[in-house]
Amino acid sequence: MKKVSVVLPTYNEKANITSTVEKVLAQQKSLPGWEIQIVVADDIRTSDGTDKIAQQLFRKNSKVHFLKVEPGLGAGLIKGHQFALEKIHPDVLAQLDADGQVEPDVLVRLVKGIEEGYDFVIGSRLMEGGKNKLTLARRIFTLGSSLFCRIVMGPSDVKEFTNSARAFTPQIFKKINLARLPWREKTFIVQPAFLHEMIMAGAKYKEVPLVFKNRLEGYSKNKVFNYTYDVITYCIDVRLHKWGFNIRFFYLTRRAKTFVKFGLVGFIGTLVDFLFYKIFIRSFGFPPASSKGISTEIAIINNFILNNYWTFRYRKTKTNFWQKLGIFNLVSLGGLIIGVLIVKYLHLTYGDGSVNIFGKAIAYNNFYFLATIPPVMVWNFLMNHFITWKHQED
Ligand SMILES: Nc1nc2c(ncn2[C@@H]2O[C@H](COP(=O)(O)OP(=O)(O)O)[C@@H](O)[C@H]2O)c(=O)[nH]1
Ligand SMILES: [Mg+2]
Repeated sequence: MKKVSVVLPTYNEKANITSTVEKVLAQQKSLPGWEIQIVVADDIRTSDGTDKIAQQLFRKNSKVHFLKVEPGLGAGLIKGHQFALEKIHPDVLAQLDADGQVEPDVLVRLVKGIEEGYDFVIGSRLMEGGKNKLTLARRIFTLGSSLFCRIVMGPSDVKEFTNSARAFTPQIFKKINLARLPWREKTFIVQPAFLHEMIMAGAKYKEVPLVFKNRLEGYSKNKVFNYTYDVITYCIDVRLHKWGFNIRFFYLTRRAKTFVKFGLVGFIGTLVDFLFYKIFIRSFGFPPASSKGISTEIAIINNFILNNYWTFRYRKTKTNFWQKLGIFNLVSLGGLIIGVLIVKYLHLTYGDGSVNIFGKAIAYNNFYFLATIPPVMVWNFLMNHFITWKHQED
């Protein structure tokens, strides 16, 4: 009998784990000559008792194994496979979600793909016969991120990069560059990154159709904004390396995520400022200076709320909401003064000229405005990082 080990990563899946294990083991009847063994790789942060249930399954059934793993999907999958190699010695390594969203019959197609001589078989919602039954927003994410991966990272003939249903040979798994794969990062980026590393290791690959359903029980741990950010920066990282630029773009931008979010909020704030500036002039007949005063305060409040509940949400502060709003206003006032001083200095130095760009005269004052953005943003970020949302452990 040949053996296939199936890693099921879990993080708070008490309502799903038993039925998923049963359904996966039931695929045995469609895989004559194969024995299915399961590795439940449970996140140490699990708090709903999934581990107790998995341990009971392990005691009752010798085909079920159980291990606790460090936080993150990548750790669950990679540690799960390493455990399988050591304890089960399988002919094929496979992995599926534990939450029942993936129709388990894909396992049969995955294993048959390996039997046909492929090293790496990829479950795909985006090929003929595959289905993605998630919400519209999630379907757009699947399509968009896979398209981005195809174009920027490659390989361009793979249709789906962003789910976990896959099978591969132990030989090819041992060849991949684990040091380069960001499997310890707490993000789902391991899905496209692992696929790419398999290709880099020289895997002969193909896709097989997969049906992905909505979740019935439990909740998704997929943070779609973060995942999109990681997909974009990881693909750019790979592309830069292929072009010979050895910059650790993915890790750098991951560490700088708070700064990037802050910049995005600043950008939205500028649009809000401009929008209200126009509304007060056009609809209420306010003079421009008064309009600017009100629109800027609205933008400040807008930015404060976005930063408080998004950019710096993870920070524990000793100050309350209103104190932080007050400090934020003072910091913004500081930014305003810096901006005015920079424009004043540039105006005194360079005056009122203009430059010709593609036949259009662009006034110097536009550049004075642009020149204020980086220093004001750095000022605002540092002040808010070190004062407004200063992280305080109890
Ligand atoms: N060990 C481990 N498993 C995880 C982690 N995040 C998600 N999973 C599991 O990976 C599978 C897919 O995750 P899920 O939250 O359903 O993401 P979605 O299907 O993209 O919405 C599920 O079986 C989860 O329990 C994690 O951080 N650690
Ligand atoms: Mg899921």
